[in-house]
Amino acid sequence: MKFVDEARITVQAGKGGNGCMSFRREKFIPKGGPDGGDGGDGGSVYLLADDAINTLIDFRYTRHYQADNGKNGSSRNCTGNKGADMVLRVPVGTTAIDEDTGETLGDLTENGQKLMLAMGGFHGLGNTRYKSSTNQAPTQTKPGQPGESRNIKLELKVLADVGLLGLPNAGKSTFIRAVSAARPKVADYPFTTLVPNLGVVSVEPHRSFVVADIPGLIPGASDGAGLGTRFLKHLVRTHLLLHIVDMAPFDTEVSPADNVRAIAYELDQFSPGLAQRDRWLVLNKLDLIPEDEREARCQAIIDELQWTGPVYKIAAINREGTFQISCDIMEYIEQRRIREQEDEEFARQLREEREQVEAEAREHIEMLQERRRQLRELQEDEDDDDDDHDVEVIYIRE
Ligand SMILES: Nc1nc2c(ncn2[C@@H]2O[C@H](COP(=O)(O)OP(=O)(O)OP(=O)(O)O)[C@@H](O)[C@H]2O)c(=O)[nH]1
Ligand SMILES: [Mg+2]
Repeated sequence: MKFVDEARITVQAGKGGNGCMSFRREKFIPKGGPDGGDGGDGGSVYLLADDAINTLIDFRYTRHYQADNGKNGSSRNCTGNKGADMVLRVPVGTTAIDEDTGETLGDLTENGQKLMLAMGGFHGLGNTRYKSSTNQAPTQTKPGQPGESRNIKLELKVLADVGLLGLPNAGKSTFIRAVSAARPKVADYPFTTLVPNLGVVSVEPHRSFVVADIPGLIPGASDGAGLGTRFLKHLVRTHLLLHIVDMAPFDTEVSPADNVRAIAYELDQFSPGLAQRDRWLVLNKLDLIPEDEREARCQAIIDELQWTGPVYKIAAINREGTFQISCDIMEYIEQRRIREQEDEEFARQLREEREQVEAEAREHIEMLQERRRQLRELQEDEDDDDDDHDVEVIYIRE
């Protein structure tokens, strides 16, 4: 399944039906009077969040959506029918942005939430409406108003509580397989994961959280190296980041501590706010280190990084230590939720932080897009069209 996280569509609401001009003419009824009915309102276009949908892929194929027009009024004071609304079902976590003004029209964060994108035109008025004591035979009517039309950008940010960070091959997908029912591909080469995966971690009945596994980052990612940092935007709404570290990398020249610093640097380049978010260090692949060396090797990294936050030592491949970390995450998330509900100041801080990170993320992505456009113009590389494949690999020449 392709993971589509952005789509551009145009929406057109229906026009209101025209008012009717008509007079009652019947045999043996001398004074008929006006009887033109009103038109019906045009249909509106809505988004509806539906948690049974998880991509925006349908919007890549059909890009124009139009609600029905209202029917015109008719004689005998018949009001025209209202145009049917058009309701577009989108995944929970979709944001709608007006492309022309840049205004965010709304965020759909809950199943069943509805958002109007374009309002149907108001109905026209029939001549009956203009009847008065001085004008008993009005010929005036009012046409229906046009419906709104908008260019909309839909953005889907995967809604996860916890995000996984790390170099390619660190074991992120193995971790998500260990703690959830998600089955992303795992392989011993970098960039196995090309699209984000979500896993639901259920610690016990009714206590669960969502983890997002995103493609690995490499040094230079914030400048577009590897798969770039575009997938980091999926971590914008998480509460906690797990930094997965390969304790037994193929490349022994670079120390795991340097790797941690390199990722932290890329994160900071993408969004300083996101780099400030709570991050736990998860030292992985401990099974590959002789038992009597494990403690010392882990401590050396902690010391080198002067890490003061939580640290976990695991072997994701055989689930060593993964249940403990899941329980601790659950506890952390629940505590945070409670505090958010009870402490208004804390809730406000979280909201502000999230807005800041979202703005920084958007700015960074726009900057990269602009740079890419310039590069493309320079190289006149026409092969690099936006095809259906959502992953853009950017090669950096050294
Ligand atoms: N021995 C051992 N191998 C592991 C462990 N965790 C992951 N691996 C192996 O490391 C390799 C990479 O694992 P992945 O889970 O695909 O790594 P990833 O971080 O998702 O990598 P990308 O998707 O490329 O970013 C695979 O061959 C895994 O079997 C572990 O705890 N112990
Ligand atoms: Mg992976």
